[in-house]
Amino acid sequence: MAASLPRSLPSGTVTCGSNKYTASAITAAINAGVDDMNSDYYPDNYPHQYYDEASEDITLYCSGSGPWYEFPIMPNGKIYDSTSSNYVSPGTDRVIFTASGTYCAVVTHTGAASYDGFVACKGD
Ligand code: 2AM
Repeated sequence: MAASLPRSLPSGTVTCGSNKYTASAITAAINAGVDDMNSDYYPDNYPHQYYDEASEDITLYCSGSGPWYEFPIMPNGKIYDSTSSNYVSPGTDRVIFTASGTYCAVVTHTGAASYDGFVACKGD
């Protein structure tokens, strides 16, 4: 883990498995997650806290020791919103950010060593 604050958004496309995300898609997902937290709205328990796990070998270029939060980032410009009456799978990819919306990383379950693990997305 490394700390340098604040981390700027990626300048190019971020690739998670076969999904690609632009900086504006990342910003939209962070804003949706922060809005949900500010509204006390936690569809299917997202956002929730993201922990820096040594085994996941992800460099979090964020401030200090967190807390950091994860929220699904969805392909094709979709914004994640799951309710009991409208379940939406969170998919494989997550954006990580601080409560104030500072970007930390984009990570994915695709290609992780374990089913619940994460790896960093390329170019994040
Ligand atoms: P998820 O919350 O995005 O689905 C059970 O092991 C859950 O832990 C998984 O569903 C998984 O991701 C989540 N998980 C895996 N690594 C994590 C981490 N570093 N911090 C927080 N949750 C993590």
